[in-house]
Amino acid sequence: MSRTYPPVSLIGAPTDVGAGHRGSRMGPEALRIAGLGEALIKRGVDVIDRGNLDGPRNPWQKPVEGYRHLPEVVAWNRAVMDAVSTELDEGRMPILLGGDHCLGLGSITAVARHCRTTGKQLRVLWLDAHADFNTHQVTPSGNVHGMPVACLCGLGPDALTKLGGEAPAVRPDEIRQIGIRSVDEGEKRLVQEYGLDVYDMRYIDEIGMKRVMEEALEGVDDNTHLHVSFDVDFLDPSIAPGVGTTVPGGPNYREAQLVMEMIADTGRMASLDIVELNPIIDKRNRTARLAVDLVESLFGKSTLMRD
Ligand code: HAR
Ligand code: MN
Ligand code: MN
Ligand code: MN
Repeated sequence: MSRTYPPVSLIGAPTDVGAGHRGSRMGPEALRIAGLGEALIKRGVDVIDRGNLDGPRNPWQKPVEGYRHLPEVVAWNRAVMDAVSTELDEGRMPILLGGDHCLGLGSITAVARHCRTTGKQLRVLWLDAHADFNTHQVTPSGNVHGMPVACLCGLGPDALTKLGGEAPAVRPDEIRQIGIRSVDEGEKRLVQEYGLDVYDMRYIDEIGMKRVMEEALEGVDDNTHLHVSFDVDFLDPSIAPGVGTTVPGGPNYREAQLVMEMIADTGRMASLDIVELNPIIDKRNRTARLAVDLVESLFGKSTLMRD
């Protein structure tokens, strides 16, 4: 209960260059207006809002050789990687306010590099309806927000896979995917081939969220940097309608709370992405407010005192 958290830096990345719907570029403002910063301050966290990063506008073009907006995606991810690195170097916890999920690439590349230089064990929790493991050959859309996990594992164009230097930035065994319920045909084969640890909705239905989280967090120790990449479409669309790519059958409110509370209990979360929130599709900023509510749980808010 009395856990103290490292100082936090909010980094806005207002872009939807990686997505198939426009609007997630407004995610950072929606999260601020929903009171993200104030909620963390209320939890006793030292918060600095670094404002928004700059980058190219969304040209809204068709895919070229299987990628939409690749140069723009690269530019935004570089900016995110540099900003996240700066915060980690200063001993602060970066919270990336997306923006679409292609930005998870820049964020996690920075985190992985930080772990390699500090000797930390890396664990990435990828909370999402989607596996985001497409390549330009198998993508049904060309949207790069469907590709960041593949890029992190070294699968993709050099400009993305080698963003932080050597590829791969991350090993598949450092990643746990939770809430998955939409994987494209070609993507399925790659997920299998790379041996990703996927806790899909069927598995969650069968064994329950508590056991899923125990498994996903197994091996997290005092030397672990836990990165949470929270794609808001992870949540069931009935509670979180404000995303571009809803998929029915996601975690309900209680399950989502449990996920966040069990992460908080580890005390190891050291960086966070909040992505894919699309205020254009949302209803009265409801999904942003839910995201803030869940982030409060990530920072230890609970109903009762627990030990
Ligand atoms: N798998 C589909 C594609 O590649 C949809 C991906 C949607 N991705 C996100 N992020 N919303 O998880 O186009
Ligand atoms: Mn550190
Ligand atoms: Mn995603
Ligand atoms: Mn998704």
